Amino acid sequence: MYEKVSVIGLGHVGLPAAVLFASKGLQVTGIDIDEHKVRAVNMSKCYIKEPRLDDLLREVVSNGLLTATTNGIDAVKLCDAVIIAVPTPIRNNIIDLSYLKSALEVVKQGLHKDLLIVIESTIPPKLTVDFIKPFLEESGLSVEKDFFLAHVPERIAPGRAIEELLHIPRVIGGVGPKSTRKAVELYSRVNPNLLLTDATTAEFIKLVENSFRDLNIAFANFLALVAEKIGIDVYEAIKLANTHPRVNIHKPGAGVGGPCLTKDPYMLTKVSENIFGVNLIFLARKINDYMPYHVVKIVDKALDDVGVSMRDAKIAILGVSYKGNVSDTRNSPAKVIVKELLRRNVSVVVYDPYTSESFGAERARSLKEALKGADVMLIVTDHSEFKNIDLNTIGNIMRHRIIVDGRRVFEPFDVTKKGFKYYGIGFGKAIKI
Ligand code: SAJ
Repeated sequence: MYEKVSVIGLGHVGLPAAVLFASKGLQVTGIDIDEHKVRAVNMSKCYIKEPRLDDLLREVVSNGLLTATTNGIDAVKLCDAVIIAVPTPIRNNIIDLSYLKSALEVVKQGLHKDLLIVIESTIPPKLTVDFIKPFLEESGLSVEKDFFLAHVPERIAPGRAIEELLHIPRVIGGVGPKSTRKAVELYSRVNPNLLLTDATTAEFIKLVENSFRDLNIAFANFLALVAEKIGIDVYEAIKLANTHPRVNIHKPGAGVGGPCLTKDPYMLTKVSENIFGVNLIFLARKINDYMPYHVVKIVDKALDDVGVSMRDAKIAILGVSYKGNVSDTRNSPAKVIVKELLRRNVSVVVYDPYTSESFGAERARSLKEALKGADVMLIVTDHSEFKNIDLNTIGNIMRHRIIVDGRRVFEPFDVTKKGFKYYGIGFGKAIKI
């Protein structure tokens, strides 16, 4: 029975995992190279916004079940399982495995008999068997005999971490049957819903899931561009198509952001080939990366329709985080949109109730401040509270009543009834007001 667990990497994935294992009674040591994070955890300060996480963190630190340290080697020496949850970013199409390698170096130095090592970080297929296993065996200990190694990909979406750690089925892929069994023993402490496979399949599944989502969204965005051309509403079309029992098209929008969908599909390209001269994954990424630029084009057209030049316009951007109801701004489409608008010398004010990030634009502290004198209300993120904007009041403080809706927060005909001009991704219908 596992009692002492270390978690290397106290970020969006590692911190919720560490807290949850501790909340189930395991003695957890969080390891991070960032002293600020270590200090924060030890003082029960939660630096990641996740429902329930701060309460649970306070509870497990105060009852002594979670501590944090920068001294990873000693912690690994004393524990019976170690989970690695460090970032594996991609830069210029090259996977940066340096954080993972540093973490593995720590594990190798603390490696001892019967230790279970779990990789939660997203990694390219075969890395566990081809690199991690031989690297750890340089210690003189053998996997499946002296120690155990498994890949258990993280599957949590920011904003739902605790709930999903508890309830989403976990894929458990050991490098051998003993490793799989050991990892099952550990993860069954937090989640009864475990799916058993081998390490390479587990690595592959993780990339498949995020690539599927990215491809599906790219298809929706492609349909949006077609809909604009042929003068129909893509949201209406997708809604109706999805009534077919075997069709499930995702939502088109202002772009795909976040740390995962913008990166993981590229890892799949490392082991895939072009088919008929096309790489499906790259094509999908290109379409999704194009969407923020398309939003800027729509803004340009909307301003042109009322005879205002970009240079003289004030645009109020609502939403900076990469998706609705979270504060995370990593790879947010808003960054590209702000940059492109500023490059055109437009006056840009952003408002986001979840984050103070503004990507270099002026930041408003309230919706009213953002929209005062604005020519365009540009919705980039679908935070729930934007749905409740009182358009009658807001319309009176804007210079022009124009909405460019990048996430279909509003129903076009509802807002046009209130005297607004409506533009949106995939909205090809002309509305007269
Ligand atoms: N988006 C769309 N249309 C949609 C859905 C999302 O444009 O229909 C956009 C969002 O606005 C956002 C981006 O895609 O900018 C990504 O959002 P998301 O909710 O699809 O995904 P993440 O990055 O928050 O989390 C994903 C999840 N993967 C899947 O749903 C397959 C999560 O379960 C993973 O754990 C996470 O990636 C990860 O860490 O890999």
